[in-house]
Amino acid sequence: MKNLEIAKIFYLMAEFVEMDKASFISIAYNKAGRILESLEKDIEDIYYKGGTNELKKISGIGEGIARKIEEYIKTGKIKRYQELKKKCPVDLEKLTSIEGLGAKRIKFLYENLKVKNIKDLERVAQAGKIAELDGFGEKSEKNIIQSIEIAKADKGRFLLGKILPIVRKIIDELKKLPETEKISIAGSVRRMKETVGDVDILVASSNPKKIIDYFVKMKGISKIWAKGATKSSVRFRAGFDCDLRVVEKESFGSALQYFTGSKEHNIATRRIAIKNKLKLNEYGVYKDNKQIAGKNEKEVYRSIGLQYIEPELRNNTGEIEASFENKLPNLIGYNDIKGETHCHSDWSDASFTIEKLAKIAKEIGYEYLVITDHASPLGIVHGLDGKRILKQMQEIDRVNKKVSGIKILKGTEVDIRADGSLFIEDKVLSQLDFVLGAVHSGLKMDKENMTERLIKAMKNPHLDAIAHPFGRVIQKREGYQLDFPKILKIAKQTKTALEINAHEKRLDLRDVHIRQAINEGVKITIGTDVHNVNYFKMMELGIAQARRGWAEKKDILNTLSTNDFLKYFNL
Ligand code: DGT
Ligand code: CA
Ligand code: CA
Repeated sequence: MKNLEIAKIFYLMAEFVEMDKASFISIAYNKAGRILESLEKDIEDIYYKGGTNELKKISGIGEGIARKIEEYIKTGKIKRYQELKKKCPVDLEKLTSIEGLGAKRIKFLYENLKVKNIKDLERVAQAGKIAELDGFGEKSEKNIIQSIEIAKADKGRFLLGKILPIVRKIIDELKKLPETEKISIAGSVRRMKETVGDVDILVASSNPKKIIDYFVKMKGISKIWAKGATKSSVRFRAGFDCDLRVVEKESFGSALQYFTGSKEHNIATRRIAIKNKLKLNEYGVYKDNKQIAGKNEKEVYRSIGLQYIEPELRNNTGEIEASFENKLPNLIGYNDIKGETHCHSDWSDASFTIEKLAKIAKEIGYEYLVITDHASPLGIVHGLDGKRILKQMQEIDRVNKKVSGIKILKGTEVDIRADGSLFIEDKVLSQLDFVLGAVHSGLKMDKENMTERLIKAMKNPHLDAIAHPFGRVIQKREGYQLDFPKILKIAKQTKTALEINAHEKRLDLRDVHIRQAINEGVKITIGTDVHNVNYFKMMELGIAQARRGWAEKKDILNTLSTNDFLKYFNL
């Protein structure tokens, strides 16, 4: 399928166009990218069925975009893209991943310092040349250096959201072998860590040779690092490494416990075993050299005197002590969410109509869907003002009458201005079911001012929750500093919820923040920030994040039914 390939080119064209000025053309290119990305059918199939006319039947694709798609399918190139790239031949994809570098600044750096890629960027930043440029200064230079370091430190790690679907396919493939008696994901993927170093898979089989031989010949493998009798290590073309281990059925539970980690958790469990005069290793639990457990994981924990510990908690951050005292949390389950609380439509910067979104959410099985389009002065997100929000509310009423079996709630993702006031007037906000506030500009504020900014926003009685509270983007920016205990205190007082933004690149709040929030009795919503149909699936990542933060069902507001959810914010 070429869908993603072409989508990427449209996104890059949008950035190139923005180098000169933000315009409706860059908005159109971005939109085309999102449409292609979320298209379930193969764009080539659509094209070959009826040419550009067929392409234009896709909602949101017009003549100009259809021609470009045709050009790519026919020639493998888009001339306009090549022209744009020739004017400013930089590695735009990598450079835009650096915090603080948008299209305009990248062009400026290219023209003034010949920066074409990250290596050039690092060189000129270290030499202090960026600070001397107009409009940059020392602070920008420091930020750029920091951002390059973040990118480097995380180099070689992969987003969980990107890895999971691929790993599940590998598992399904291995499951087909009759010799596979049991199989499980292990390592950081099983613990649902935000980013993953390598993938670990564990198989139980009495015929390891068959499994290993099959594994190393699987589709998508680009390199075999090692192939032994019971283990193998390979590189997949997608870029990540994968370790496979085959054990006997009798040891599957203890091997799973060992290879799930984390290492810190393992060291602690082994110590407990020793205290109980037992030996715990990947083969089993032994008492005087006799195996007393090992076949399944629950039994392994029980045999050393512990309550079963969910993989997401295995970080040696108190889970062992809690397990001892039977005080482990009853974690929110992966099927507990009843509604999506963060969703954009074609009223702002996404591609689907409200009606289409309603149908998708209904199909997922949700009871409700909150439409939270941007309310913002930023042209690029095509933000709504108060007047358009009122109009959109009428459209939601219409859809609610038309589509049964799901309730569309009226919401907004309103910009929190630098002074903490909201971009939309109170008399409009007061008519909405759910007001999500977000910081989208002035991200470089210092800790004290940013904390005050959020506190002022939370004190607005109409604000219900704060979206992506720290503004972090994984592998790109750490997010701003907040006096979090203070934020929690006010959140509790004002009954403001904090969001876990479930987008694979955000996962903001982090696990430690979630734990602090629920300890203080602050409630949480999980939202995926829907911009196209693929986003809905990221709910799983948000739930995993909640679980890693020790959250129970009662802590997460969108596990409530429609009525209880509405009641919570309107009492
Ligand atoms: P990653 O791959 O960096 O995202 O993180 P993990 O946790 O998947 O680490 P990995 O792949 O190196 O090892 C998988 C598991 O194997 C790890 O979580 C715990 C276990 N393990 C690996 N090395 C050691 C070790 O030296 N001691 C102990 N106790 N366990 C280990
Ligand atoms: Ca691993
Ligand atoms: Ca590994």
